[in-house]
Amino acid sequence: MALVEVKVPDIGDFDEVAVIELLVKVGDTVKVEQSLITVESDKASMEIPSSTAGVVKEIKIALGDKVKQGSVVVMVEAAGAAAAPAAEPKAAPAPAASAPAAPVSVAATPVAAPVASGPVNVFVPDIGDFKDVAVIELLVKVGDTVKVEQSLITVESDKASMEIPSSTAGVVKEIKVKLGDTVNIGDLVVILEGVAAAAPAPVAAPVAAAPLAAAAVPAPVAAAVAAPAALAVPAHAPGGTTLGLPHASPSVRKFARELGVPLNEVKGSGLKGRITEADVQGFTRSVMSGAVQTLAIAAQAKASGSNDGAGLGLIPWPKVDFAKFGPIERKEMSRIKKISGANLLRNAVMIPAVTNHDDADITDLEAFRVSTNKENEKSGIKVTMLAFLIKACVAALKKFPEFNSSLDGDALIYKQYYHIGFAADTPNGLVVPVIKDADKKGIFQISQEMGELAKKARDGKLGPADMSGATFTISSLGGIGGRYFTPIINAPEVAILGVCKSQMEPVWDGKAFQPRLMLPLSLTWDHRVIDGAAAARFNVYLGQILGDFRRVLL
Ligand code: CAO
Repeated sequence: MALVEVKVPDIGDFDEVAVIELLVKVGDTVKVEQSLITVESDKASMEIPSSTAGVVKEIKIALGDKVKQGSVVVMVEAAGAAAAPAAEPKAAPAPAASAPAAPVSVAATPVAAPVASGPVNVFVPDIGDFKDVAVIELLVKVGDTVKVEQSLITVESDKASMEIPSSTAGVVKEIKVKLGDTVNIGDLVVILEGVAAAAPAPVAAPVAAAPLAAAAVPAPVAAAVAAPAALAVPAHAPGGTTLGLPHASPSVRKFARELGVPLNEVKGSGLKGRITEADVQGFTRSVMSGAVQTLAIAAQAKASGSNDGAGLGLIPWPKVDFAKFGPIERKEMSRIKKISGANLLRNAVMIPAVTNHDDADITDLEAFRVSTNKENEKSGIKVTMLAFLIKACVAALKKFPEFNSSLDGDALIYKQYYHIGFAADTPNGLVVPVIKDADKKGIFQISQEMGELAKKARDGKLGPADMSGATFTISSLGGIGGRYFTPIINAPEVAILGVCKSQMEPVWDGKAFQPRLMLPLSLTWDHRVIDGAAAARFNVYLGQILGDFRRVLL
């Protein structure tokens, strides 16, 4: 039996499109027209079907690859007579009734900026051989401002679904279709009223019908005048050959992917169980509130024990009637303590954290700090060691960028900004305000902002913006005491620096013990991202900077 290359057919002006889904695997038996992969441009997604029946022997592309016409998708061992591959993927414009998901490119008439000035009717454009298709989603409502190319409705045939875009920008005055209606080319969809009078009111006339490809080859052909290429493209064929892909439109699937929502776990509330954007949002809300777990989270919880710890394989938390042993008073924990407690527990349990301890010689820096404060007494800004630590950490983060990163699945996000959180002790509990863009600020500005944020924290007036976006955190107990401790990483950050009170210590200089002011540092790091050697280097470098602050300039 012959091995046949199945290639990306003529997909019109979809050039260099990304592979976003693999719908088959090696060993699968595929039929002619069965979808093999999904590709996506910035405008739409489409499925690439097989031109040959047989067994998939090799998959020649990977998720994320860019493909174009002629790229080999899979090698198929062709099955008997049905094996004959489509002679040439660039299909002849012969409508194929069996097309599973034949995308059509349509464009509205206007070439000039199409903005409605008076009432403008938007019609169903040429949607190829999609006849009497059902409206299954209304994507806009009266009063919405829509842009050119914005999808207005989703329609669905028994083979595929597609979104009908607007050919004109404007405000929706009237919607002329309702869920369940069947529509055809030329049917009125909405009436728009203009937001500006930039161009003569265009009529969304169907242009350049893109012929469907023979042998079920999707062939969206760009209309000659498709200035704003209004594309109506297939989603997936419900109940068709897409191997159980969730039943949702391309935009909903893209939305779900962006949020990391497993679409196959979302229950669709639309017609025929179709998943809508609202379903994805509702699912996300349920997961965030803890009402629902994704299968992945549930599996993780099962592997490591359940969320409340009861499944960790540990003996139950002791229940003691304390009153039996003496007088007691019960007080509810503060809101901040409850919230931070839940976060701390998750971070402590889920992050394989290790702490390196070290000391920095800050004798000269402390002398400089004291003299600086003396010189600037009148300014009212007091510089504490923490401001220097923030600046020193920024320098170390720049040298060791993985400390300024976050895990995103199997990838690392390297942040090119330096927002430093600092733990602040308040009467209601621990909060972490953030100094934004600390790399761009001087010691005085950092000190001043820290003072303001610490006051807001104590007064309970920090807003979410004050506490978000940190890339690294410092927890300083220097004003209180202690030697070393193991701070808990503030996820999704990957490291945190704990600082304790500096004290004079005898330090051997090779000839004699010298009295030096030593600052205890405790760096906790996520071992999934950082290695022990890198952590030791980070601490050594931090110590070098604090020992001679001029190094920050290097
Ligand atoms: N070594 C020795 N002295 C130190 C020091 C250090 N590492 N850090 C600060 N100090 C001194 C300051 O110089 C100041 O001395 P003076 O009063 O003589 O001027 C004094 O300690 C108090 O400093 P501070 O705490 O007011 O200022 P700060 O900038 O160091 O810290 C803030 C500000 C908001 C971080 C701090 O007040 C705070 O809340 N720390 C607690 C953080 C915390 O709870 N961490 C634990 C988190 S894990 O549960």
